[in-house]
Amino acid sequence: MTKMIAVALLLASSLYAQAHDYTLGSLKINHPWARATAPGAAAGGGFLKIDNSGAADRLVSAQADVSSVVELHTMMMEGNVMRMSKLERGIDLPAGQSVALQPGGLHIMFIDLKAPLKEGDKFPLKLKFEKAGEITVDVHVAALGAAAPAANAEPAMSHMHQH
Ligand SMILES: [Cu+2]
Repeated sequence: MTKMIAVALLLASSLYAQAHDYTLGSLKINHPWARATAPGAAAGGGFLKIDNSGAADRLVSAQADVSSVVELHTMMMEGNVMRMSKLERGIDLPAGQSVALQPGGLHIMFIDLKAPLKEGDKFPLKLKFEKAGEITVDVHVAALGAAAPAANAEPAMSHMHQH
């Protein structure tokens, strides 16, 4: 009987393994994930969403062992070309707002990967905020073509679009 319950709990927790979040002061960091990379790919992207329920803060830097360099990037259209650029000052987190790092926009760039990022793997990522301080989160690696985190499948998230 106890065994049955243990199995049920395991199943339940694996269902929730896709969506994970962290709290640091007035910041909530939702579902850090990265896209799996093809063998030989030099770089990979990391994504997450930050809800700031307090005063303005800033994501200053990110650090991980999976690559030699970790940078904060944005993507912008320049004519017909999408270009990435490094955000030297980091990413602003306005008071009371949510900021999403997602494919096609703001992202964390893992440059000069030591090994391909493999679907199903996890790795630690240290985030440094100007006011809130530091936190280490687990980044879940999703499939190569993943467009959005599984967390998007939660009905509760569907009304949280940014305008
Ligand atoms: Cu980039």
